[in-house]
Amino acid sequence: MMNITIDGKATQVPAGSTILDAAKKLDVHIPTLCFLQMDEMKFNNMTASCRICVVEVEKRRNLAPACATPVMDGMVVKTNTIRVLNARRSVLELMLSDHPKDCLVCAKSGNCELQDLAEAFDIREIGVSGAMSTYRRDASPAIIRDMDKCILCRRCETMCNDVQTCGILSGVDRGFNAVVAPPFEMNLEDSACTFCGQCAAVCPVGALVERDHTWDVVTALADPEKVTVVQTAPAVRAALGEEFGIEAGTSVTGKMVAALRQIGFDHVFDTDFAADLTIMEEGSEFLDRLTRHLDGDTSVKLPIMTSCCPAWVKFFEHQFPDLLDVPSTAKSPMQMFGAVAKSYYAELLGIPREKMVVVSIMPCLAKKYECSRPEFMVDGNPDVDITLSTRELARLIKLMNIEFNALPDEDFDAPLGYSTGAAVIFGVTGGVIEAALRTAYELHTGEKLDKVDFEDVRGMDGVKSAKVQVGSHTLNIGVAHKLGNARKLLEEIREGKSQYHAIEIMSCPGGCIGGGGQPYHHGDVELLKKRTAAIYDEDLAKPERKSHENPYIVELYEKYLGKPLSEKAHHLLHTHYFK
Ligand code: HC1
Ligand code: SF4
Repeated sequence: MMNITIDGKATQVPAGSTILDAAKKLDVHIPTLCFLQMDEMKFNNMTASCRICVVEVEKRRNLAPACATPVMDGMVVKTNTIRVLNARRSVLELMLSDHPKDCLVCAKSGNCELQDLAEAFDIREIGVSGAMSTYRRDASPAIIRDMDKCILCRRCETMCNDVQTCGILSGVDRGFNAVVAPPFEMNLEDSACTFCGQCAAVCPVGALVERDHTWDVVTALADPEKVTVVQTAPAVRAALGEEFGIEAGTSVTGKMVAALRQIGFDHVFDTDFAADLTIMEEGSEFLDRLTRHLDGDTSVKLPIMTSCCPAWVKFFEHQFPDLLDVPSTAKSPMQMFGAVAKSYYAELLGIPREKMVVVSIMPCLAKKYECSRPEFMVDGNPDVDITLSTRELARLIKLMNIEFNALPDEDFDAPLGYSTGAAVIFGVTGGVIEAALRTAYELHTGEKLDKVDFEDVRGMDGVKSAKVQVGSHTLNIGVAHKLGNARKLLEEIREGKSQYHAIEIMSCPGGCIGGGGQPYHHGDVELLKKRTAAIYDEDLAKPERKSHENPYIVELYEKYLGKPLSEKAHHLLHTHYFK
């Protein structure tokens, strides 16, 4: 152990710890900007490029960056001397001298770490002036890149290259011309970007932000000719409250429903309904492939992989075009919902699909891109018209002058708002496969599953494995979150070494609860764990916890779809992939 004293407080830390680690242990606040720690996930951005965290170390001539300086035994550190404070202010002034001053209209205003530091360091004017960098703005369907605002912290590169292994963003050029860009400075949309949004989730400033669609929703709501239908993703309810100061890990489902009704949506439904539907289709597809495989059909592909995460779909389309027949053909719950809403439900209402506007509230930025894919349209009319992120929904609630915290709990509308506990756990890593197992077990064996909790597929490990007994078969189940882990499992499949029968993939840390459209997670794994707990609590509290027990799903099959994998189900609920 190493002894260290910071601002007069003494502690011991293990060898290899940084001054910042020791300061955290002592509750001494040292400001950071480029630093990003996802220790539990083994990914850290420790470029020490911003120098905001500099401290004075006794007997050393230069100030040291706390995030990247290892503790030496007997070290004495001061974090608040005039020399330290002046250095930090100078660093900030230099950054601000080459940063647009349009905070009033910046999408990150109020959530910007640079803005917070300028406020904390009492910067009221910028004493340095000079040239400003100007770059082309890059607007994709999901993410806006505005490199004029980039401070070169490199957090986005860590997420894109180390965590997601997508290799889209990297620093090019030197000095004043240095910029973080996709290959050949092409637009994100033309690159192999998955739109996972994890770069935007950790960007400290407004350089990478979601494409905002709030005003499209306001306009649709004001159109008396339109029937507005809203669906909410499983993970939104576990994080939306954070935008209103409610403690992290509090599920706000009832308040969210009440808010959506007050905003003026005609029908307040739940993506969870379609998650139950997904289990019926994907689970049946799995059982069909498994049975044929066991019967000796060598043309059948196993493992099957889940297909509900649009960034994951784009990842395998770009990176593994030779394996397009491995993932399930089931559409994502969001797209299944849109297809059912604009067929079955529009017919129940007696209106043409063009009269209906389907809005989805998602924790994800890739969903904005997914709903714009041409295969999810009928004669140019999309199944899902507009996707808002959790953050945009929070803004819309505030815009509509709704006092969220005082709202009573309300229930979703029937029929497309009813769901089981199996559906809500889609929002966390391992949840989709757990939901599938609950149904596949009962449908395959005809026996009741007494213990519905499959603990082995839960938790924050990047790759999880479980053996599950279903009748006389032992199924090998794999789960991965974050695309770097998905890549490993796909490479095993490509090499013919995969041990799995079924694999769940989610692109974001912790699953959708850590999505790029959620309140900013800043790589905080403890925060993700709280959101996860809220999801499992909601599962426990549901009257039904298996998708095939959802009475409105049963009714949908009886009245409209026939049975899982029927021709009509295939037409509405399944898709195909593109090289
Ligand atoms: Fe997800 Fe899904 S769980 S992809 O993570 O399968 O976004 O929450 O809505 O579609 O249901 C996201 C979440 C979401 C879909 C479902
Ligand atoms: Fe990389 Fe994801 Fe950002 Fe695209 S959205 S640049 S894949 S981190």
